[in-house]
Amino acid sequence: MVITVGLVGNPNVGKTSLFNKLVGARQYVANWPGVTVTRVEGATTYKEHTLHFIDLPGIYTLSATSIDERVARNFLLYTPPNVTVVIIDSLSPEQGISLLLETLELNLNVIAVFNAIDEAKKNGIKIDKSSLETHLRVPVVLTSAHTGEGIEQLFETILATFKKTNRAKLLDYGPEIESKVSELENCFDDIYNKRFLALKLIEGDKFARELLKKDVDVSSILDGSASNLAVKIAKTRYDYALNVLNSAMRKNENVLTSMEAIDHVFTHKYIGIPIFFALMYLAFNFTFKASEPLVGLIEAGFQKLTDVIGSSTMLTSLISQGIINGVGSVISFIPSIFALFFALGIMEESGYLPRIAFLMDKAMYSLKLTGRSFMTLLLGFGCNVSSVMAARGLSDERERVTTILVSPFVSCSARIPVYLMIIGIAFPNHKAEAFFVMYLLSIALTALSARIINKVVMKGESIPLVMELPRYRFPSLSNVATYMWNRGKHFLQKAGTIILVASIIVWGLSYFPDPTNIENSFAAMIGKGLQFIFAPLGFQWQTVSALLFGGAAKEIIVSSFAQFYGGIENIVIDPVITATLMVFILGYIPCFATLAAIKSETNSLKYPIISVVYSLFISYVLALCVAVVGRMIL
Ligand SMILES: Nc1nc2c(ncn2[C@@H]2O[C@H](COP(=O)(O)OP(=O)(O)OP(=O)(O)O)[C@@H](O)[C@H]2O)c(=O)[nH]1
Ligand SMILES: [Mg+2]
Repeated sequence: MVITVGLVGNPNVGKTSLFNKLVGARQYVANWPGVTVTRVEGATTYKEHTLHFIDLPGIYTLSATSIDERVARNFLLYTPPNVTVVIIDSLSPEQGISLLLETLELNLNVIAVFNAIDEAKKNGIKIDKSSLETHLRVPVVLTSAHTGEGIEQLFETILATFKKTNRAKLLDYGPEIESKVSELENCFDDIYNKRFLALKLIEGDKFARELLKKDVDVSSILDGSASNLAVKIAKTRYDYALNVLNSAMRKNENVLTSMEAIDHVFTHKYIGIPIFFALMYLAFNFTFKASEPLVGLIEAGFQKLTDVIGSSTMLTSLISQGIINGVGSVISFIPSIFALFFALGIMEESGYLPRIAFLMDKAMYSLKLTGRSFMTLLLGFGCNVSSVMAARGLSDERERVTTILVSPFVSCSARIPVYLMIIGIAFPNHKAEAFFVMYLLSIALTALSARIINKVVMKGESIPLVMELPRYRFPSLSNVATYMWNRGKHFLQKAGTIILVASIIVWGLSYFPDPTNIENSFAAMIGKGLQFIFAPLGFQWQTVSALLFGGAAKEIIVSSFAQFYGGIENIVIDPVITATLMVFILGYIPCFATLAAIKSETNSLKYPIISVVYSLFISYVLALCVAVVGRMIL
């Protein structure tokens, strides 16, 4: 027997954490609202039943506006699961209960889960489960996705609820609203949940209006009083939630955490941003210090292997140069990438990073973006495809497209090995500093691009930020490890696929037609043929060819360099050209995967084309500035 179970709830209440616990998945979890933007499915067996869980984006109400919210609403409306688990935050349950009351209007088989019960206990909050069940008239389970408390019971309750057929009694909104609801119910086809849609219509929802029968006019029923009634509906739900909580929950009002004092400093108007920069710098320092020994070891290992195999024949050259040197050059940076994501994972899980979104909101506002965009863009540090996808969470279409278009300027992790390689060559004693500067430049270029795009492509007004700040949480090691793994594994997958294939192609292009001299190779011919375009930047053919091949995926730049010079340690480039190259790489064309994501998310070819043309243009101009100024100084 297959039972479908939908996990719904407000943002950041732990839906994905519970999903991971229930089905043993490793979906991305983070301490800020809006992490999940698509539905994610997973199955498990419990007592001979197959339980098919669906994790959904967070919603505050079923009146969805942004794309991700619509995913959750449409799922419940059009493909209702056998059991709907509404997950509520035990520390601030008001809004969660309001949502629960709405889902009950959809006639769903509902279970109320009060999650993060571990934190509630620590804060002295007492929850009376049976009192909640009496008031809410649905089964209640208290869980902790961190400790695993209540998970077994949730499984049991799902089985028990699935078998039940009687639905909970719905809220009564008073005679005025109820009479309008009965009138409006006739305006919808029988296939829909009419009461739910009638209420939504009064609440002013566009989608309910779209589902009206053809040619019905509801304006006489929804006269001028509709907005008053909408407030009344929300208030009825909220008051009911408060009443329930008054009788079923005891809060310890005196708990004042020391985190509040620290938070005051972290989010301070003037010192907040310098503290953020200092922490980022520390994170980069940690990245290098923690990973250096392992990076050295891996490099030495690969070096030994290439020496042993040699490259006297075509086959040995393919293995030692094409595969080991080409792919190995990228793999050797993996410890640094993992270390960086470990540090960023702690910042994100603790709830610190979303606060930076707030600090940045003012600056973002002048770019006609919001702090929510900042959080979306932050995902781009892992992979630009993630931030392009996560832009679904932005309800304003103009802001969404702008965020998609500027996403490629966020320095994704594929660029990390490239920077590490170049920094290692040019600034071996100031790695963390150089890395820090690259990240600052990346942020500046993203901001500049947002400004330009808003002026030229997407005109419009900005909308204010509405984002709930998550509470500070002590990052669990397993969550940080999952975070690190989820972001870093991308590399391992790419190393075995696209980078391997590209390295072999690059090897072929550098081996033929004259294996004795790379200067006569096809790679050299291509590079030299295009060199005139990059002459003002001072790039040699090796750089030109590497940039060309790296268009598919940035790591290929490293692999190409390693092959053209017979190992990264043999590369010599002058400092001005190094700096020029780094700035050029910062912005030049999004990789294929990102372009494909831009196309699918905007549903048009126009935006990927704009993205390619604009990024080539801006990075060329900026690199040229660096080249000119650099030559003047040195
Ligand atoms: N202490 C504690 N923390 C939890 C628990 N459940 C989730 N968290 C933390 O809460 C944060 C949000 O968890 P997610 O699972 O991403 O929440 P979500 O509801 O899926 O969030 P969105 O996808 O943004 O709507 C993370 O930092 C989790 O580690 C819990 O039971 N106890
Ligand atoms: Mg989630």
